[in-house]
Amino acid sequence: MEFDPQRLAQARHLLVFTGAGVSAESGIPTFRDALSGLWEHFDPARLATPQAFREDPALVWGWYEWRRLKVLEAQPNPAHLAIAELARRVPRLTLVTQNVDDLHERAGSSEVLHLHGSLHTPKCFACNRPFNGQLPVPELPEQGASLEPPRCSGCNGKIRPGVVWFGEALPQQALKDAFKAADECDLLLSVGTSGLVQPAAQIPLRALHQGATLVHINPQPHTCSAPGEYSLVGPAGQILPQLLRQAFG
Ligand code: BV8
Ligand code: ZN
Repeated sequence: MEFDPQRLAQARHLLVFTGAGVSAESGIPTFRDALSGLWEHFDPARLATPQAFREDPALVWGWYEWRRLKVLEAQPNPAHLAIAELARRVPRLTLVTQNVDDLHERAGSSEVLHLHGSLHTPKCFACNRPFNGQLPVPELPEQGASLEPPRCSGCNGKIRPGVVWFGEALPQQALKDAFKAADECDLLLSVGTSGLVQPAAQIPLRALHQGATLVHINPQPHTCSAPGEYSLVGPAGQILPQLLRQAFG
């Protein structure tokens, strides 16, 4: 059964849930393929941890600064722009992202719920104070390299990326708001996520189980297990603008 784009035009409360795939067409490597060059022999799940930062702060800080540089150099793609446009078309839209880039904001989306934090809010590893300095555009050789993290002006601790590492708790308020939206929405678009990481991966399932329609948008087909679940196969940068044209003309 095909998904009827009119469902989008009739949505009362739309939840858009995004993963790294929504930024892929902006040239931002997804989490799995973010490890090239210097880091290719590292497992991201091992590098994105407090332990890795404790063991080798310069290696971890260098990796995140390389990724932040990639984001600074990138532009929002048609998928980000279509999501920002959707907020102007439906009565209510909640945007929940697993991504740590600011491309949704730069595309014009507001009130973005970041379940895994952001590359743009560094903080102190020791006292948790936000870093009040200005991060320079990192001078990194292409493949990146180790880079000593700056120091906290309050306690001289090492500054860390403002992301949620494996083993760390998600921001409570963002998670609460995301679960509430999953319980209330009548349509959820899950865009560019492999759905591997918990507890974020619960969001689409929670919506489906309360009776919302769930649509996966991904070049990888998704085996749909329930009525009300659909899989649109292709890149988000093509599928989303096409959906908007079909739904709103
Ligand atoms: C927690 C920030 C407890 C950092 C990230 C065993 C079983 C189950 C769970 C666990 C387990 N062992 C440990 C856990 C828990 C663990 C977890 O889920 N591990 C997984 C790997 C099994 N979770 C945690 O640790 C979480 N915390 O549980 O804390 C706790 C509670 C209380 C108190 C203390 C502790 C924290 C998880 C957050 C980790 N941080 N990001 C950073 O970015 O560096 S997660 C990171 O990986 C990303 O944010 C993303 O969410 C996730 C997946 O990355 P990718 O695979 O790259 O992206 P994605 O999944 O989105 O896949 C890309 C998709 O896009 C693909 O499907 C591809 O086909 C598609 N695509 C490609 N191109 C396109 C496209 N789609 C559309 N268009 C395209 N053009
Ligand atoms: Zn500090």
